[in-house]
Amino acid sequence: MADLAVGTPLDSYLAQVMQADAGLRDAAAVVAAVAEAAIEISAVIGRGALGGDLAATGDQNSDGDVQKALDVIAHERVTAALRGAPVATVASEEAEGVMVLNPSAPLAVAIDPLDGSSNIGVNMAVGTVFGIRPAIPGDDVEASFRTPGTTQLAAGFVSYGPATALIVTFGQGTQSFVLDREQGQFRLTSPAMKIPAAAKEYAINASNTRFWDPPVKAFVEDCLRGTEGPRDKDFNMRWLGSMVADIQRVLTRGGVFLYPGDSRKGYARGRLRVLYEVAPVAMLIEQAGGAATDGQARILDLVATGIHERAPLICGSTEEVDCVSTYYAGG
Ligand code: P6P
Repeated sequence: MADLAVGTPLDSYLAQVMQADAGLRDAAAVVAAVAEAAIEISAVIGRGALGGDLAATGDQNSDGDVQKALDVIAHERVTAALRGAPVATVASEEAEGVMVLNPSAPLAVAIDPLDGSSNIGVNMAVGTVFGIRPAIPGDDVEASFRTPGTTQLAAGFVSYGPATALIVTFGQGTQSFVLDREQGQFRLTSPAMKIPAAAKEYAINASNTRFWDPPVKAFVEDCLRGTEGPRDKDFNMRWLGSMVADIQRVLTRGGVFLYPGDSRKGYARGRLRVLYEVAPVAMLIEQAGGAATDGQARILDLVATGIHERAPLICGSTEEVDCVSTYYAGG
């Protein structure tokens, strides 16, 4: 695609996406709507840091997390923006069931309005995650979401960190943008993010070691043994407790992110949700030259039977993701 100069405004980039592939016109319109909502959410988070919107609502979301006012505000801002876009149905972490917006519209959107909101109180990056699929018309409003991640036309997230960044893919590589607050628009920072095949950094919540599947335990133990063990290289570890922040690091400098299933009650398939966390991330990672599995199967081939279904996520540098799979295969 021409004119992929750093600094290209998001709306110019989206116009080129639409021009290059009319089939992506509606998906580009949805990304534009999410980006507009994200600019509002970024401002609300800034004000929320002043304490105004951090109060808990006392309600719980589908994850059992206590909803914070910011979770609800982000959900409302995003769904309001999607009402003006070609979106038939929305599956949101903050809503129990599928929401019907424009029944005859061509797209279905899975959204985590504010992933990691418990981090806001300590000024840690949080994010808005989205996956866009073709809508399947009819009375079964969940039908569009019972399709594999390979049907996603586009996916991405906004990370609200030191900068507000948009990481997006339309299946033509993974692009990154940063919000230029003076201009009030996202501008291109990378036309094609590339994950190095090899890595020396892994991300996992090590406090769960005693609960992990044995292959994950063995993989991490061998990473810890460094040059004295079979991996024959030393590793660094990171765990930010915010998926978008960890994934943005992996997309930027490589590494492997693991949220595996474990033996805790309710964690057999891990913590992260297929539709609005795992599948969008998997598309971004694969489009940047990385890999994403549940330890054995390719994430993008998974079909969620329920809109809040979970899946283990092991993703990032291909050599590391493949290495984890060898441990699962008993290698
Ligand atoms: P744990 C945040 O709540 C989240 O959904 C992801 O953003 C993050 O990677 C994960 O949970 C952290 O989970 O069990 O380490 O607190």
